[in-house]
Amino acid sequence: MRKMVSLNENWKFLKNDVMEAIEDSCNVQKWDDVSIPHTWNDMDGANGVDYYKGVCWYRKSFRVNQVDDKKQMFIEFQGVNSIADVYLNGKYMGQHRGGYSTFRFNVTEAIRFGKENILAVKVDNRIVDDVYPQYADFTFFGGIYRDVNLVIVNPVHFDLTDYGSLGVYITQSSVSEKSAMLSIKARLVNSSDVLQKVQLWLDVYNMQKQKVIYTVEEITIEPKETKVIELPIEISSPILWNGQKNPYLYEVKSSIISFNDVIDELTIPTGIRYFEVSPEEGFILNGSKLRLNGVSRHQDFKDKGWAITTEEQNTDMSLIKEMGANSIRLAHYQHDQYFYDLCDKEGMVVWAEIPFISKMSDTDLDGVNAKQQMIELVKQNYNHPAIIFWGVQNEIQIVGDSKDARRVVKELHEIVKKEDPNRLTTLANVGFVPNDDEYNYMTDVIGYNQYFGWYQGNVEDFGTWIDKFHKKNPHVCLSISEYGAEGVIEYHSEKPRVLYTEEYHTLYHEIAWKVFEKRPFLWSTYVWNMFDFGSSIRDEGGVKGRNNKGLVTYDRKIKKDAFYMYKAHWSNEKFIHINSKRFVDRKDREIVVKIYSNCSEITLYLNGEIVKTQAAKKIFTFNIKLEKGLNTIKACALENDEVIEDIAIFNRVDIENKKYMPPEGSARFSVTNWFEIPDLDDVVIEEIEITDEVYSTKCTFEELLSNDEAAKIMKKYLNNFSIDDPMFDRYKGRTIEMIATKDENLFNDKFMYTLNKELTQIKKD
Ligand code: GCB
Repeated sequence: MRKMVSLNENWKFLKNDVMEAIEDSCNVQKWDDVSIPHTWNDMDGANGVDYYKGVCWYRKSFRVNQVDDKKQMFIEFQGVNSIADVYLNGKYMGQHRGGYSTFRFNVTEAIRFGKENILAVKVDNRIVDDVYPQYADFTFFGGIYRDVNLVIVNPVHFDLTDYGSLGVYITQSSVSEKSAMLSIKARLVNSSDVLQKVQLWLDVYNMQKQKVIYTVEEITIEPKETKVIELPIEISSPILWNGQKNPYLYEVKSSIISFNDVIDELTIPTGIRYFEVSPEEGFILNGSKLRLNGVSRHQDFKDKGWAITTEEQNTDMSLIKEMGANSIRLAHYQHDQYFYDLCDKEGMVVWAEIPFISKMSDTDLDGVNAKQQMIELVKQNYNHPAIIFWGVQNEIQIVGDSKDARRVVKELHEIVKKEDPNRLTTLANVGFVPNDDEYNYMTDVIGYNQYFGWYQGNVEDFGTWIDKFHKKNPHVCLSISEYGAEGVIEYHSEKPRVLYTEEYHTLYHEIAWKVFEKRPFLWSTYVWNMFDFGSSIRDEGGVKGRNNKGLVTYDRKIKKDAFYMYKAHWSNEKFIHINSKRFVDRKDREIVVKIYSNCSEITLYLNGEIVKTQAAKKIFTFNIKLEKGLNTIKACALENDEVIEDIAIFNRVDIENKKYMPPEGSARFSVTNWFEIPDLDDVVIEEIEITDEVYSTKCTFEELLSNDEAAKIMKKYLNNFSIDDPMFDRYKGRTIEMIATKDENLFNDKFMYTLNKELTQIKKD
């Protein structure tokens, strides 16, 4: 049988590049003691622009018993960001490029049996031109942040070198309630010098651990051969993996047997299901429509970065479950196997993806690394029933259009179809990709990241945009792959507008959800994001180094009000939540108390007096008049003889508490705040000719800001946004016309005319 020995403990770590690290004689006394999972950016990764990017070394010694000297030895890394060079006993084992996938090296030749072995790993988290991601709105935490194992196998074993996969692939076809065909492909390796005769047993167990069916095959493998065997198994009347309704998992046990010995064995959970997506009906699981109410997740945690354990992953899953989401977009890279396992068990429908995001490499125009990460993602996660969608790109258009990126996206789709013809490919376009762009026809289904009401326009614009798109593309299966707004729970407002307040964050989601709810043809919608996350390029509303669009805070301790808006719509667990509890000091006497709840009737009490009983759906509002000083607001419901309640305390004050106001100019990444619009009352609009030879509002920010004269004009109107901004890359590909909104009189005709009048005076070189 194979042995998995954890190598997580007792590492030495140095935040520096020293080549002697590979030598036995290297003195590591002054190095730090660490254990895996580890990152060197746990403290600096989400606090501001600067975090350590560079080369660091890890070293560990371990012993292997003499008895294992006929075995094959592999060192397995489940995630090292982003480039790892591995040495064992001074010998170079190889390099892995890409921070999210499992990789292994066969170290048999380098192992010293019965003696001390020195494993040295050089890890580099600098951005290099041919490893993805190149640029993104999240921190690239450096380190060996997922488990490391020594895998000891017999000379005949399931292949450990096929892109880090398990070496066993379970494909399902012709699935129905009556029967399902499983085709199990196993890669068997004979690393010995002699011919080997073995049996391959495939046993399928149900959830009660009873064997349902099996098959067996005699196999002869030549010396040094890798043999691919594919065996069919039919399961009659399968119990289907049916999302959260019934995440039923079978287990496929694959065993290589020789006489009386099991020489290798893998047990893989398998859910049997069929699905389709239709442009009109959306997602259909096992023949029934299933609305995918989704959230996105990044893998970092406050003060831990990506070096999280199963405990943090369980926390994430339980919060997602509590809210009632049934689908997760695991953005923007391959996540830990453990989390995909959780999704299988919890019946979450998953969109998995690679970090082919924001920016294509300038030198590797074939996307070699993107393709490698794609194949790793598919092969390593092939057997997870939860995964239905493979994402091939996210906003790769954001820094500007690129023919090469277009070609690579098409090729990625082809690669996935070849590796896994049974799932669907998808992508996430940046919001400004035109409705008739070929990006919309490259994959099986698509998504758009749309931020109406945050970066541009009004949240109500979602409806108009979705309907236009759907009309133009009646055959395209559309999802909203991202939508969201920043929510900083320090800030509050009675009359929310596009700012960081918790009330705007909440209102945004309320309106967006109303729009989506009425459009069942959307195959999914994914809130951006379930959790706040580290993003070194950001400085938002007084919070440096973070993206605050989460429904739950970075430390997972506080559920923002918007969390409960979704819970009211998606969950059956009865609750009442009074909003704006953190907005304690109130100047207004008459206020509206907003409550999210899935109870059918709610009674509100103010200072012990009943205000009203209301029956409503999910969102309840009560007008109340506050007394001076402290007021207690209690909301109650009776559901199945159980009293459910929530209490808020508001303090009526005479002078407005300024601490609730976001700092001046802090909402600069909401487009409405980029521009300072002068008084244009006297402007009279005349006709101007806009050609391709001159600058205009049709140009991108990059074009405008990299021409001196155009930049001068832009600077007159641009507030706080320049080419040196760490966020510049995210916006440089947009034209003013793309972001123009008539909201709050911004970008009105007079302003666009004024800009064009000045810009068209400048000829392009
Ligand atoms: C996006 C990106 C995501 C960002 C998000 C944002 O479209 O895909 O990585 O974090 O927008 O918050 O702006």
